Amino acid sequence: MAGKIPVELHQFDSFWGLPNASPFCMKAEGYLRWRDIPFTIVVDSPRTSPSGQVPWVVDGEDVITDSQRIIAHFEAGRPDALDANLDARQQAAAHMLRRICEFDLFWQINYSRWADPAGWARFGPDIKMRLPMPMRLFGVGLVRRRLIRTCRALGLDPADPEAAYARGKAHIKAIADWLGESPFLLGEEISSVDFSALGALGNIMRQPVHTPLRDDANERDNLVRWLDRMWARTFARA
Ligand SMILES: N[C@@H](CCC(=O)N[C@@H](CS)C(=O)NCC(=O)O)C(=O)O
Repeated sequence: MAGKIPVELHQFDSFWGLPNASPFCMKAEGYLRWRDIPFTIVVDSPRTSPSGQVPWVVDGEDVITDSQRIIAHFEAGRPDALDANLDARQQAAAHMLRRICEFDLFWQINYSRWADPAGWARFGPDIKMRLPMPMRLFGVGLVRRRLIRTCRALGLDPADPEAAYARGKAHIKAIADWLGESPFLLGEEISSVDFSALGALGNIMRQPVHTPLRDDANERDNLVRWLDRMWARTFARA
């Protein structure tokens, strides 16, 4: 349970008008806001993280890495714990949806910013401006090469954005068709996978630069309504 000292959420600074350009940071922050858990943001980098990744949380003596473990930490012992009443089919759906959001869409986001030449032309200058000097000169190129290598290994070819985004659009369609007219991904009640989707779809649909994926998702009214609903419960709260 949350201690009396405000929780520290270590994550990237907000960027591009998004609460966070990392879907996992957006997921964790969205969850803490939804749960009304008092927290302070410590702008930090994967280099100082115990796991080598952002986000992580410090709650008194506890240091918790990984966005899903962060949610589990705060949900433990709550009578109204998220996901506690999911049946086996809902758990299976959550498992598959989380995988699409946190793997497939995560790599679509990386592709659209770092690998797609049109995306990089918009993202590159903005991210470089935000970084300190040695990182701006040398680090960005290294990170970009690493991310492009993984995109290629996943079949997301920088030379063929149309094919890469066709895969992303199929993921978006699957999520939208699954959601249908339900208020939340698993039905009437919000569940932790809604926060995974908030991180991924929030990053895709509310990023300032048009991409084929952003435009495709924003043309789906049920997804737009779902995102508005999630935003109202998280980042749009006073
Ligand atoms: N499973 C982790 C994934 C976190 C993650 O991949 N964070 C990225 C930023 S979006 C990161 O820190 N990457 C740095 C690296 O892996 O070197 C979670 O849910 O928190």
